[in-house]
Amino acid sequence: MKGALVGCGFFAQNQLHAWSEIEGVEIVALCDRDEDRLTQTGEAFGIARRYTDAAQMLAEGGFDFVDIATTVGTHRPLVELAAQHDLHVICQKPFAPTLRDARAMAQAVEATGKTFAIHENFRWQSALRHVIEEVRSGVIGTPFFGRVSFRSGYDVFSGQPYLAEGERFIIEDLGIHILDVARALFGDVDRITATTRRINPAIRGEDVATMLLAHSGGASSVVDCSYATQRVLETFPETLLEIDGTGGTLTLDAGYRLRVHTAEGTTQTELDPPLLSWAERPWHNIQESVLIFQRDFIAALREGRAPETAAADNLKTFALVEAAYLSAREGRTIAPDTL
Ligand code: NAD
Ligand code: 89Y
Repeated sequence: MKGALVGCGFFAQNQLHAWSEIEGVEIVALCDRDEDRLTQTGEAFGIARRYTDAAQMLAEGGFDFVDIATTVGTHRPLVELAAQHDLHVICQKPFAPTLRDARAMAQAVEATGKTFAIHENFRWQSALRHVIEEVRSGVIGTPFFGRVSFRSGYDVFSGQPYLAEGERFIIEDLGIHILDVARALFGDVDRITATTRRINPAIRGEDVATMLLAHSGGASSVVDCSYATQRVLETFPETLLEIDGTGGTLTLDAGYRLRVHTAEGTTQTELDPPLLSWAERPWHNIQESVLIFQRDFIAALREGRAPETAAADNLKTFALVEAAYLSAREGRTIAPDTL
C-alpha cells in the first residue's frame, strides 16, 4: 500500500514515524508549500519524491491514499483534489472550517467509492480504548452519567502558534477529541449545552469550555476542557474519566490509573501507555494513538470495511463542535441533528 502526505509540519512527523512502523505501507511522496520543511522531512524519513504543489504530486500519482496533515483552512480543497484523483483519503481534524464544507468533502469522496477517514486519534489512546471496551462490554452495566475531562496549563502555543491566532480555539482544537471520546463511550448526542471563556489574554479564542451532553441512549455527560488550568500534577495530555453505570463505577485518574468498582469488588489497573522508540513524554499517549489510528485505517482498507472514524461518523463529532459554539454564543441548548 503506497501513500502520499501533504503538510510536513509539527504533527505530520508523528504520522510519518507511525507509517514507518506499519508493515506493507510506504509513504512514497511528500508535499509542503514550505521548501525547508519539505526538505528536512524528506531527508529525515528518506522520501525522495518531494513537491511544493499538491496538484502536481497528485497528477503524477503512484500511490493509493493521501494523508492530509495541513491545518483546517486547506482541508476542503485538498480533500476535493484527492477525490478528483480517486484516492483513499485521511484528513486531520478539525474536519473543516464549517459543517457545510465538511458535508461537501464527505460527499466528494463518497461519490468515488473510496475510503475517507478523519485523523481522530484520541479514542485510540490505549488507556481510553481500554475503558471504551470495558464500558461497551457492560462491566459497569449501562452508563447513566459520565465526566470526560481535559484540564491543563501546558503551553501548546509554542509548538502550534496558530492555536493562539484563531477566533476559535479549545472546542475546535481539543474539545473535538474529547467530544468524540464521549460519543465513543456513551453514543450519539440529542442535545448539547455549552459555555465558553477566554482566560489567557494573549490568545484570541476561548480556552475554557464546559459542555453538557444528553445522549440518545439516556446517559448524560459533562465534557469539560481547559488550557487555563494551573494544576499539580499537570496532566497534559491526559483525558480523565468518571463513569457511573447501573452495575458499578469506573474512573480513569491522573497517571492513567483505572479503578473499576462493582458488586464483585474493586480493581485497580495501571494503563500507562508504552513509550514508542520515536515518542517523547508527555506526548507519548497521543503519539501511540496515531499509530493505532493509522493501523485501523489500513486494516479497514484491507478488510473492505469502514474505519471507525470514517468521515460519515466524524460528521457527528464535528456537528457537536458547531453545536457547542452556537449554544455558547446564543445561550441555549442545541440539537446537533438540526444543524
Ligand atoms: P503546522 O502548521 O505545523 O503544519 C502544517 C504544514 O502544512 C505546514 O508545514 C504548511 O506549510 C503545510 N501546508 C499548508 N497548506 C498546504 C498546502 N495547501 N499544500 C502543501 N502544504 C501545505 O500544523 P500542525 O500543528 O502540524 O497541524 C496540522 C493539523 O494537525 C491541524 O489540523 C491540527 O489540528 C492537527 N493536529 C492534530 C493532532 C492530533 O492529535 N490529532 C495534534 C496536533 C495537531
Ligand atoms: O492540536 C491538538 C490536538 O489535536 O491534540 C493536542 C493538541 O496538539 C493541542 O491541543
